[in-house]
Amino acid sequence: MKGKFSRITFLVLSICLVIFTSACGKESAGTSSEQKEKTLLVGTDAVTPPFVFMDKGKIVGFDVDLISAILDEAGYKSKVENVGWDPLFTQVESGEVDIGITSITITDDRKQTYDFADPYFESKLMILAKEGTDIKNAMDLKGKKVGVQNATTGQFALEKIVGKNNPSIFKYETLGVAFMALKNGDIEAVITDNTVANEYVKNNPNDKFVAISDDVNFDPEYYGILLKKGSKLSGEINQALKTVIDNGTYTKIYEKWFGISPDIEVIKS
Ligand code: LYS
Repeated sequence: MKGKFSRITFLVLSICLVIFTSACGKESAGTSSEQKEKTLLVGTDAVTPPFVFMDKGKIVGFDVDLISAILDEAGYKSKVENVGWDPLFTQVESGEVDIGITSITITDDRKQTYDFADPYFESKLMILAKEGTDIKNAMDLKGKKVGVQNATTGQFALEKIVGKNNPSIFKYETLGVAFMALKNGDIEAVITDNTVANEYVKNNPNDKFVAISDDVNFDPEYYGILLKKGSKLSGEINQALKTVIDNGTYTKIYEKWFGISPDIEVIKS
């Protein structure tokens, strides 16, 4: 009886050993199979439709579809988490999240601390105000209470016009709160990205907001995928971004969210 038990134990152990060794062999055989297993954590700020926002408890939008397509192309699984605007920067810097995407403008200042993948979207700031406003351009914002999402290019542009630390600048943690303040009459305008401004006006006709452009004071901006300084992912992401642009996936995602075809050349140049 004892001998039979030992033989069975030996057999079971041998089978386990064979399975274990072959599994190890497979993993070390190629980086691509290892990579497929790896899940990258994507951090975002889900408050800016149509780029990233919450819909029935899910994080959706152009940026979400684009990053999923890019990481899929690069051979990674991905998990998107809504971490918020300010924490996103600290979490990319500390490596808590691998990637940040949420209509983030590539700026020289941010490039000091972070890396960006290649541009994927052209944008420009716009002013949102109530119908009947006397604001015609950014210069008219002087002396008015103006809201921005904290630490965004809208804030930086406004600071150039009215000066840093000017009490007329109202900084909000999320854009939704800034829009609410405009609606309530606490502030007279909001500066935000054109696509976001136009989307808000379209979706909220009862608020009676108008979106005002200013090609003199607002320069073109380009969105980029935010990475930790020195991240090894940038090469793979740029390659995958190029592929999804060239194979038409980018166009499909763009048409889904914006209802028009993209001008690919603006992000290629
Ligand atoms: N594109 C602007 C910036 O990078 C606004 C981003 C807002 C993201 N929730 O500053």
